[in-house]
Amino acid sequence: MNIPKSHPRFVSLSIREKIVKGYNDGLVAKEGLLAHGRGEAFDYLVGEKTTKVARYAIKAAAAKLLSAENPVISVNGNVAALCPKEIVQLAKAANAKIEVNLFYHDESRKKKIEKSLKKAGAKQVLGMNPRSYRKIGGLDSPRRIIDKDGIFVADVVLVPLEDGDRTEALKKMGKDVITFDLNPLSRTAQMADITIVDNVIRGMRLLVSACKKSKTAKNNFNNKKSLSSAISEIKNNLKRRGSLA
Ligand code: PTJ
Repeated sequence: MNIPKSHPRFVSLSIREKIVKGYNDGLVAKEGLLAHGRGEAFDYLVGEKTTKVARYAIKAAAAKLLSAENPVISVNGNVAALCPKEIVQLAKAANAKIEVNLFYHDESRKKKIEKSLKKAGAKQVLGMNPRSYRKIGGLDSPRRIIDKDGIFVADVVLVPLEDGDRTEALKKMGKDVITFDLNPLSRTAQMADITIVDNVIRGMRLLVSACKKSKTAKNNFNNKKSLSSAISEIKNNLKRRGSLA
């Protein structure tokens, strides 16, 4: 649908159209539409803008990626539909590898995601060759399948819009985990080293810019404090709108 620019919710509805297009093009799982709806609800609560807390987390994430020896960006269907160009730009800026990793395993969807990433400029997309598959121990979901040249050997992994226990498993493997998650209460948000509580569509652009500025200085980031500030920002936002006494 062509959303009129004058519509008060133009931006949010346009992002929704991107996800629907991604679904129609075979990139997004049916369940990805539901996940997007949950994200929309939290985006509404954070005020549909990148907060100060998220900006601080983005700086920390850029520093972490730039100081990594072997950073990898894990791509699922939703992320591939929402920001393929930014994924490729981030991979270049941070010298990171790109790996497709799906929760709702589907070989044909994987190939379509690979194709769309290559169309966006990616030279190499990992996670595609069964001979390179390795397993994350103690994890039963299809996300346990990782590439021997990618996530398996990575020291820092960016896992945007993740669904739970893989972050914990990656931590057990000794990796640093960065995530984008609009829900500061999610298991992934709580388990990651750096959680960027922002819509990936806004935050990924800022992360690319931060990496291009090549700032590796540490900013004393503390994820627990950052998440509790994100929750306070949601509360303040609700107060400002008069929905909370
Ligand atoms: O493509 P696949 O098979 O790998 O599946 C991808 C999805 C996203 C369907 C899968 O990972 C999943 O089911 O995720 P969950 O458990 O719904 O978790 C997704 C998290 O991302 C939730 O906490 C949402 O609030 C959050 N989220 C959704 N959309 C966005 C978001 N966070 C940031 N930006 C968004 N646009």
